[in-house]
Amino acid sequence: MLTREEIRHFRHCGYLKRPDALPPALVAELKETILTDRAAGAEPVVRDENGRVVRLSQVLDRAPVFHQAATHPPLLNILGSLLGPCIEVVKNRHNHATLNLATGTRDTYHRDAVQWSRSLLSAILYLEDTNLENGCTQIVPGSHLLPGLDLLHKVEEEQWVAESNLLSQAIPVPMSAGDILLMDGLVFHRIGPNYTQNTRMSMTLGYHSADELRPEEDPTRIIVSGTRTYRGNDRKPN
Ligand SMILES: O=C(O)CCC(=O)C(=O)O
Repeated sequence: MLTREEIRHFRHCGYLKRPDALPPALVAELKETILTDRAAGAEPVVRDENGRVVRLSQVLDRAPVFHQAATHPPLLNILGSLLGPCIEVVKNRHNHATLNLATGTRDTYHRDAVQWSRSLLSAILYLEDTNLENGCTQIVPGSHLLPGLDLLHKVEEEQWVAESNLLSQAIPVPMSAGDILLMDGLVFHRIGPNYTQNTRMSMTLGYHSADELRPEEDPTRIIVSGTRTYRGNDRKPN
């Protein structure tokens, strides 16, 4: 469970670091599975300009260890402090494992949702130590409180963002293998560039509180804690 101060920090700054959230054995199994799928070129994958696999997509449809990580009880406890008891993991945002090789293409500052009223909580599970050399995550604290945008990526293309000098307020977030970074989906962030010859492996997942106003089952979401309870005003009285 998170402390009241950690919850406030997350809500106020838009992120929270949680050390030692994943046990070494789970981290090792995830890394081994990612490297096996990369070697096999198991689709769907994202490749860089040289054809190298830099990301495995749709990990929740791959080996059970990815689902095991997404539902790791200490992670669900942490999420419960922020999202309440009924939680869904989404399959159509994130749901990927990243190798972050040194490439010519840099990640841009982006958001993971366009508007706050249906944002999501992004969880980055680090499988290797990350630092400024190998491209730790960079975030602009507090930027989740700024207005919504009509774009996800290249947030600087929005004039007010470009004129705000905000992106130069970004801070690097070094983390260790097994740590988890929780982010409000609206916080500006990016993967840092990797200047080494090694991987910087991580897995990113998106979570929501179960949507009380959605009557139907949604195949793009998996309930990972509690139940999905419809609470719309149009429910028939008992
Ligand atoms: O891995 C990171 O540092 C950032 C991840 C991210 O932005 C993403 O997966 O969308």
